[in-house]
Amino acid sequence: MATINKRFGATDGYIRVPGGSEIYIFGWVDLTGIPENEIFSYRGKAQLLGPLLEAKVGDEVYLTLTNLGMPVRPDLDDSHTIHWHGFPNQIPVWDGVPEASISVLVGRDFVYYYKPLAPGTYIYHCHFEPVEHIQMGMVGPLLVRPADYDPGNPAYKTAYGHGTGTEFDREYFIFLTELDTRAHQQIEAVQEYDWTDYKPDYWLNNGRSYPDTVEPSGALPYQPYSSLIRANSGDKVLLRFVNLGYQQHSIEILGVPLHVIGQDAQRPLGLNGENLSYRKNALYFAAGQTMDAIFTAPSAGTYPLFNRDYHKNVNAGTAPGGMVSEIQILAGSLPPQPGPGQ
Ligand SMILES: [Cu+2]
Repeated sequence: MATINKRFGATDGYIRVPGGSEIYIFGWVDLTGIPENEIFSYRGKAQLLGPLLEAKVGDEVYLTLTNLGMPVRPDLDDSHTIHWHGFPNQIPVWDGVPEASISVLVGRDFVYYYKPLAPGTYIYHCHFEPVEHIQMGMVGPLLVRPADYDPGNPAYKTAYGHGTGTEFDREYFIFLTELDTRAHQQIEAVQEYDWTDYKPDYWLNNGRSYPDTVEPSGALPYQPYSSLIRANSGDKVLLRFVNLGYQQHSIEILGVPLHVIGQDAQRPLGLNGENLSYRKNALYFAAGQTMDAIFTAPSAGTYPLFNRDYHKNVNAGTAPGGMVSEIQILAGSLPPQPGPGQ
């Protein structure tokens, strides 16, 4: 068991959508290990998605949230919080729901404490004015490893623990959100937006729209995560799906069936503990859900990953775009994966 110390800043910034436009966002920036006198230089450098938070069952996680303020909207003195979505039995003071506890003012720090109880794929997001702050980009990926996780031992490199049939060779996040650029432009221009008018024109996979989705991880300065999936033929590939958009989504990999081994950080089990994992071609996700699915990499080639609602595979009306990504299967030349999504 380890002690994990992290520090995230909350601020604003800009991302890029295909075609060159810059879109105003709120979001997170990783301040872990940054000297105190350099914190200020991270204002306006929010990224989409937020930094990956990774822990093991039994670890003690101390996560400091620093509210850096919004340099583009200095009039907007909103507080922020961190809500670990799906954390079982979190006590209110660290649950991030501002009405039930506290929120972090501009210029202030607050330390959240977590001791993960259950492995699986989770999400964190700001819970302050969440309809606005989540759409504006205050979301991030979070994964909890089983207590016996051992990346060096194939029988213990699992999503849900030794003996659960969840062994994998490589793992990737597929984090689904949408972007209503009119809302972002209104908020940048100090205007009210009526959220009942919500109508996204970009659909994002790991904070990017195709073809940016298949660019390498470092290619876009404030959208650090590629969703290009690479594996050797025969590898077991774990996909950690998250839907933190406001719409329902359905994702399919053409010709590659998916083995669903977890939903909302729970294995699908019967009343008597029977393994109810199942195989399916197209997976459906409601808003706020996560799902873990494993596929066995087929023969070498490129396989498309796409949204079954074809109008979401576009960028502001132009196809192809949106949630599309690619699965590139190689014959066996790919070295072991250094970390999730890499
Ligand atoms: Cu916020």
